[in-house]
Amino acid sequence: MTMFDDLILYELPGCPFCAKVDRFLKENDLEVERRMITEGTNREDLIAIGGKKQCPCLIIDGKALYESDDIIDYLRTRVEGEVKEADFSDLKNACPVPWAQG
Ligand SMILES: N[C@@H](CCC(=O)N[C@@H](CS)C(=O)NCC(=O)O)C(=O)O
Repeated sequence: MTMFDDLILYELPGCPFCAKVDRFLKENDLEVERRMITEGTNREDLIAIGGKKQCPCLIIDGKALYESDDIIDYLRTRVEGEVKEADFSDLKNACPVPWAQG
C-alpha cells in the first residue's frame, strides 16, 4: 500500500465518478486522505479551495483537480511500476444524487 500525504480526495456518497477514482485507487493499492462533502465543513472547504462543490475533486498540494478522468490520469503518474486499470463498465455516466444536481 502506498499512502500519499500530499493528496486529499473529496467525495460524495453514491457518486459514480467518485467510484471510478475509488476503484483505481484500490486496484493500484494507493491510499489518500478521503473527505466526504456531506460531513462537517468539507463542502464549504472544497468550494473555498476549488471554487465548486463538484465531486470527485483531488487536492494536490493545495490545488484542486476536478474531473474523474483527469484525476485518474494524474494518479497514473503516481503509480510506481505497472499501472493496473480498473473496470468502470458497470458504472453509470450520470449523477444519480439529486442533492448534487442543484
Ligand atoms: N464529469 C465529472 C462529473 C462529476 C459529477 O457530476 N459529480 C456530481 C456528483 S455525482 C457532482 O459533484 N455534482 C455537483 C456539482 O457539480 O456541483 C467527473 O467525471 O468527475
